[in-house]
Amino acid sequence: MSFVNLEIGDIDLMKGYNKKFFNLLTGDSSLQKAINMKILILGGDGYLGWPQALYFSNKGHEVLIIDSLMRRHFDLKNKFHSLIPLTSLKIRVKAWGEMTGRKINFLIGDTRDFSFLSKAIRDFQPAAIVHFAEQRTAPYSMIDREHAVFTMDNNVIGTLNVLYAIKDSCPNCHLVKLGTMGEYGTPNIDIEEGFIEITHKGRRDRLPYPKQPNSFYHLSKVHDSHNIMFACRVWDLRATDLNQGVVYGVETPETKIDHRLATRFDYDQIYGTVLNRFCAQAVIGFPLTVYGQGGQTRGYINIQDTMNCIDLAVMNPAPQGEFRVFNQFVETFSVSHLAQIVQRSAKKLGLKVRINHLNNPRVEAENHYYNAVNTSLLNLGLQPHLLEDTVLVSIMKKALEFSGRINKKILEPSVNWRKTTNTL
Ligand code: NAD
Ligand code: USQ
Repeated sequence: MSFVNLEIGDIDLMKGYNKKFFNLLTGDSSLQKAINMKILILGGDGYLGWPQALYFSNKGHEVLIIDSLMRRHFDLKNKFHSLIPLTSLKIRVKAWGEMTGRKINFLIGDTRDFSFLSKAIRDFQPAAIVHFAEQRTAPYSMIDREHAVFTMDNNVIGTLNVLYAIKDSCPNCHLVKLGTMGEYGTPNIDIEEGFIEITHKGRRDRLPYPKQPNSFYHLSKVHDSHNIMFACRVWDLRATDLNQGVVYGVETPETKIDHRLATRFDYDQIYGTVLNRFCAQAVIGFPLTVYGQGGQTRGYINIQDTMNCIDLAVMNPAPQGEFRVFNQFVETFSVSHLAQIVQRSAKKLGLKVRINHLNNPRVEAENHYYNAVNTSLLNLGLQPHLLEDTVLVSIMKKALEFSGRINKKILEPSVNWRKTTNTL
């Protein structure tokens, strides 16, 4: 198989790897070899990309990060910040080297810069590209026309460039692309993993599952999915589209090694995802901001499971020519239910938490059916971490540690879906 470089290594590196895949590569599991792959992490300075880079590096893979730093620029421009202080990417990789003896290389650049991107991919020849490098929030994409256009340009053109670079320079490489459960919206039928069997006027077909996203950001992911599926069909590329649910948690075993390795803790109205936001709100006595009735139900996943899911996708690559879709979440909750769980867990820290129902700034169903399939990753061996009180307590403890940094002004939602111009 041309997409991996096998090297003799420490058997410990094999822990957690899929045995079937190992046998496929070596033809003999008794050979006790480790797999060292070249993995390119696009968006490797972000909330998920950074811990994923550490995760793969820790397993002995050769990791290269590419990041435009657009996320850090947004914070600087708008006076937003991660609750946990962040070091620069340069200091992060240096600290990782000091603490573990492992090397991560990085390049600062934009996926929309095709000559930069294609040279990087041609030179590195990755076995897998894990693509996190997008503008990733719904509220950002709904601020105004300019932000909607940036989201489409950054995400759709960036991903198109990735596809062209793979086709031209590294056609056997496996693209693992971060999509979102929000591509499907909230249909009144079960959500399948990417495709649905349909019988229409007596004829049967397996077709892409209908997409009804709730923001221009989520729409950009739909456009990506279509482009990737098309590229796999016409150019025989291989790709896994991971339709991930809302992520929570702020630490992984690798980020905990040293404070300089911390990842982001976004709690603001643009980048903060709901559960991390609720934890930050809880520790300063800010009433939890449930939008509307709170019946909005989504799939959720612990950041540690994100790492494991991506590992499973990388180590069990899609066959050449296949566009594969996995739904990447482990549990579903309504927003009101989450608020109640946070309220209950906060009591363990002696915190009294109030819940506030705000007028919903978004246009979304607030009471709806939601039942999504997520069996593919479980079948590959995912062992989910569930949302237990201990998990919430640990996120809240982290928030308490830095509670003096919480800026209430950036907690309140100010982006209204019904308006075409919003100010932060
Ligand atoms: P993030 O904003 O923290 O990280 C994204 C990183 O990509 C940032 O460091 C940013 O600077 C970089 N980037 C953005 N556009 C780029 C470009 N054109 N070229 C190079 N680098 C670029 O976001 P995250 O939370 O780590 O999310 C990563 C991916 O996972 C995104 O694609 C997102 O849509 C997806 N996802 C995230 C969640 C979640 O809850 N965080 C859930 C589902 C899916
Ligand atoms: N919500 C509240 N109060 C808040 C924040 C959010 O009630 O203070 C509600 C929202 O209205 C929504 C739900 O909580 O109904 C989830 O909102 P979110 O901001 O946590 O998540 P979302 O906008 O969907 O986006 C996040 C990530 C995105 C990822 C997506 C996965 O920012 O990158 O794609 O989760 S999913 O939701 O499955 O599409």
